[in-house]
Amino acid sequence: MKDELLKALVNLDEEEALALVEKQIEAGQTPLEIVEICKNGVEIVGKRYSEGHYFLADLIMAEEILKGIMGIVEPYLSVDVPTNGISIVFGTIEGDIHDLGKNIMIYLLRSSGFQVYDLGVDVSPEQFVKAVSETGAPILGISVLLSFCVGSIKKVVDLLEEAGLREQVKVVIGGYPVNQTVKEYTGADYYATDVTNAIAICRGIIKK
Ligand code: B12
Repeated sequence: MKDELLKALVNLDEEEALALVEKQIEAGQTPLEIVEICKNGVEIVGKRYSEGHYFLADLIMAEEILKGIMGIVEPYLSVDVPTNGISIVFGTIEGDIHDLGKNIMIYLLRSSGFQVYDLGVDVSPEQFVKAVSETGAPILGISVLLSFCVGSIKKVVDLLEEAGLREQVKVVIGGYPVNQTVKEYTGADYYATDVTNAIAICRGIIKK
């Protein structure tokens, strides 16, 4: 069934994809596993787009399908957990309006007890620094999907340094272009490209 869902996503077959997700949930597949299949599926859509086989309208369709899927899985993600008292500032970096991954991350963090301040998309480095200063949050999560926006994350880290806030906050980044090299270039503390790792990192930070 996993492969079928991947195929339906890649073929942008909304009806089939939503029906398969319903079936998978009924069969006991976890929402996290479904989210990861979706991520892999839209990655292939993105690849087809960059190769010129798919067009912008297809990316928009992929977004539509993902939103439908999230609508189905979200109730299964939500668990009433007590807050762990740890706050996280989260947003998508300046110039970038991709927010599906960010929203999934925020949903999962909230379900894990974190108090998340969602700054939205296209967030300037100055806005990130202001939010860290005002909230005193020990974790800053930045999402980036566009490679040419990576430089603005470096600016966030530099501005945190200038404002004397760098020691009090761990910067965690994630999204399509993120890897070890990007982590080092931007000066971020951690990176993650999948939900399981991302939550583990945030939990690890508060234990330290
Ligand atoms: C859907 C989509 C869109 C939708 C976005 C809808 C929305 N509301 O977000 C629309 C159609 C609007 C769009 C627009 C564009 N897009 Co687009 N888009 C995609 C696509 C197909 C899927 C992205 C997605 O939602 N993935 C699903 C989520 C769940 O995965 P995710 O975001 O990676 O998040 C996961 C992890 O990365 C992680 N995570 C995410 N953030 C964070 C943060 C932290 C702190 C942590 C720890 C973890 C974490 O957790 C998530 C769950 O696992 C990607 C392809 C791809 N390979 O990603 C292209 C892609 C990102 N887009 C691309 C491009 C070029 C564009 C446009 C410039 C196209 C255009 N010509 O206009 C515009 C840019 C608009 C802008 N200014 O931002 C390129 C970027 C290429 C590059 N190297 O920079 C991609 C890679 C496609 C491609 N291969 O060419 N896009």
